[in-house]
Amino acid sequence: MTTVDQSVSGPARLAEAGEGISAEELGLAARNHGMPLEALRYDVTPAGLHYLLIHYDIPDTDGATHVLDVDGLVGTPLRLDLAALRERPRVTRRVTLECAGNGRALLEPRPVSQPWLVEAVGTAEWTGTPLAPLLRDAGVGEGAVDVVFTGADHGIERGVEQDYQRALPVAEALRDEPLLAYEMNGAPLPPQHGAPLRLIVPGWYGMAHVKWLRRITIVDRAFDGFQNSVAYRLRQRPDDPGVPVTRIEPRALVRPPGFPDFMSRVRVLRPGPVVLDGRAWSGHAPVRRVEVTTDGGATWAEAALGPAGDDFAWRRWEFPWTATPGRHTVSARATDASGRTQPDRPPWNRGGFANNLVQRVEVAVTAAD
Ligand SMILES: Nc1nc2c(c(=O)[nH]1)N[C@H]1C(S)=C(S)[C@@H](COP(=O)(O)O)O[C@H]1N2
Ligand SMILES: [Mo]
Repeated sequence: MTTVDQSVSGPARLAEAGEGISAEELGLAARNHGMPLEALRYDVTPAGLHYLLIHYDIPDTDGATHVLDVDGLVGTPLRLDLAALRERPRVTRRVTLECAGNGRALLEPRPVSQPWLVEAVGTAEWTGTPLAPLLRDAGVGEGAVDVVFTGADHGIERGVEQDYQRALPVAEALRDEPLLAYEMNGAPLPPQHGAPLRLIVPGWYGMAHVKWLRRITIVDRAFDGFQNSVAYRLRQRPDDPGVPVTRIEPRALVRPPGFPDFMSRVRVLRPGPVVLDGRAWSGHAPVRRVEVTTDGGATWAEAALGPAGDDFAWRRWEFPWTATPGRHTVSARATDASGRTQPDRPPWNRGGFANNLVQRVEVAVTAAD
């Protein structure tokens, strides 16, 4: 790692009690948009509505000249252009991506970074070639520990100049699911989603899915790059080495019912029967149960689940409700087949990662006419 200015490296900051979102955070939020929650209606999120997270700039890449290098601890280093990647076996997987920082801005104290509420999620159909056979063709050397994925983007983070790089443990990289994707929802990858090539690691939080992928390097020790050893770790104190952020914790979201108030986003609803719905997902195991509350968590009831689809894509749920005049707080909570669920109090860590706090949707039901 190159350290540009030691004085600015170090732990991310926590906001003071009552400190508002800064202009810098607003700048990040304006670049990295979330998925409008009404888009929870789609099984597959249209590309323009999928959330975005780009640490630096969208790099200048060119699909006609782009190459992927596979090197490090391999029997035969490989260099493949897009035409060569397209000749390899082709798969399409429906995968829900969620940023590890989703929900961060709702935490107390609030970690200062991209200020997500709950909308840093989307589900796309990614087409490309499976990663594991490519690694096997290169020949994974004995003693391989991590597989490092390098993007074409470059920047500085907390004083450290770097290419965006993330490593996966070799056993995860050799699973069946990860793929090198060159299409999203049946069209070439858009620039903001990693054109012309990105990694997709079904079940893992967003940071693992390296965009603008240009190099894969197998190494014989735990990779110590910034995004693995400094950034994406769950820690309580700045000096805590922490544990790595990995798979997506279960979460359910409610598709906001009725219509919104422009500023407050409070939902306005007419009284009477209404079917609430939304989506639920987990990167550990398929979703088995969704519960809904319409009284701010005092009582919970079982929602009906839609058809089970791909293991790493969200699942629809619905819940019939009779809206009565007055204010209500509506929430949903997911439980997966591993027994993981959404806790009453969100797990807090200094980065605000993997906090699957329960969304609260404020609903104002009008008086009966
Ligand atoms: N090269 C590169 N890959 C990257 C990032 C990045 O900044 N550079 N951001 C990561 C993060 S933090 C997330 S959440 C996902 C977001 O993917 P999306 O923008 O396609 O939704 O991309 C990941 N891959
Ligand atoms: Mo992210």
